[in-house]
Order: sequence, then C-alpha cells, then structure tokens
Amino acid sequence: MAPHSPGTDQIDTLLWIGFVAAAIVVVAINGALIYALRRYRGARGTEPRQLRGTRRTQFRVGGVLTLFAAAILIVSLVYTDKARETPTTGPAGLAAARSKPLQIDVTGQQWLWRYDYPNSAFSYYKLVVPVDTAVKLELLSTDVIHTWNVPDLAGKHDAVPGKTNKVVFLADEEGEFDGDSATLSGQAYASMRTAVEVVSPQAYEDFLKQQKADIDSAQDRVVGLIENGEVP
Ligand SMILES: [Cu+2]
Repeated sequence: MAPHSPGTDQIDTLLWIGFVAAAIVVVAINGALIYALRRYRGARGTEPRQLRGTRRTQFRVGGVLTLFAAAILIVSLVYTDKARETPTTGPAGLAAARSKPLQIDVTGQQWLWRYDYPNSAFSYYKLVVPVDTAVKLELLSTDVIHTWNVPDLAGKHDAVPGKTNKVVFLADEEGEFDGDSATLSGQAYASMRTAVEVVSPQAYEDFLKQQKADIDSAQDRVVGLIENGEVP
C-alpha cells in the first residue's frame, strides 16, 4: 500500500504502530520467559525451586502493561480521528472546491460502479478527479451491499441500499489508482473493479465537458432513431 491521501497516511502510520507494538510484546514476553527459564532452572534430577513473584512485582508488571496498553489506545484514537478529518483543497487543486469538497455520487450496482459528476455527466468503472482537491464521495447502492475499496486513497467503505455513506480523500499526485471488491456481494463481485484517475484541474474540467457532450449526442442519436422508427 502506498498512501496518496492524508487519511491513508494516518492509516499507514497506524498499521506500523500496531506492528511495532505487537513486536515489542512478542519480544518482551519471550525474552522474559527465556530469562526466567534459564535463571531458575533446576539441576538434572532435582526438583526445581517453586517461585512466586511478590505482590509488588505483580503490581509493577501489571502497571507497565496497563500503561503500554493505554498509550497505544490513546495514539490509535488520535490517529483514527485524524484519518477521518476532511482534507482541504490545496493550491494546485480545483478552485471551485476550495470552500467545500467536490461532491461526486457513487452508485454500486450489479456489477459495476457508476460515478455522477456535478455537471450531470457520468462515467462507469473509472472515476476522474482533480489532484490536490478535497473530494467527497456519496456512496449509494441500487441492490446489494458493495464495498468501495481504493486502498491508496481511502479506507474501505460500504455502499448500502437505502443509505448514503461518505468517503473523503485528497489525492496528492496525478496517476491512476486501482480498486477492487472487498466484500462478496454476489456471483460477479470479483469483476466489480474500479480505477481512480487523478488529473490536473484543467484536465478534469475538460473531461467533464467532453463526457457530457458525448452523452448528450449519444442520447440525441437514440431519440432520433426512435423518432425515425428505426428502433421500436
Ligand atoms: Cu460489489
């Protein structure tokens, strides 16, 4: 995982904190065990001494472990909270999204993702967003629960029928980021992939205009065919 949004930076840091904490616990417990076994082992044939830590030792060990757990809890809470913060659009981002995030509707359906942009253009499979811009996705679903999962940009989020979930992120560089299904939502869930293309604000505006023009002309053509009686 290569984080490319402030939220995923925090998640990445949290993963490392978790890993290091687990490593410390494993090393400390095994170290203490090996130390105790070597230090207090009895000679062959004789019964080893029966030992019991004093109350004070028990409290000391308990206290250290409690402090360790409390410290990790607090650090995790702080990072989780930071990961949920809505980022603000930077200087290289879309000017229109300075005061409030760019909102795009995302609809999960069997078996693809649809993206609806502010100018009523839409796209399937690929989401195009401007770089350095706070983006807010509103996740919807037409049928079963789908999970929108683009790990470089955001945490996993569910699209649930009848509910609206939001995802916020800010892509820090241009490029393409892939996503795949993270929830078994039915027979073709594995093909429900997606991609986020991060482009300059100008390229984003151009894409919206082009996409809208293409959709309008395709719709006009279909209407024309129907009027000419070529389509029943
Ligand atoms: Cu799905």
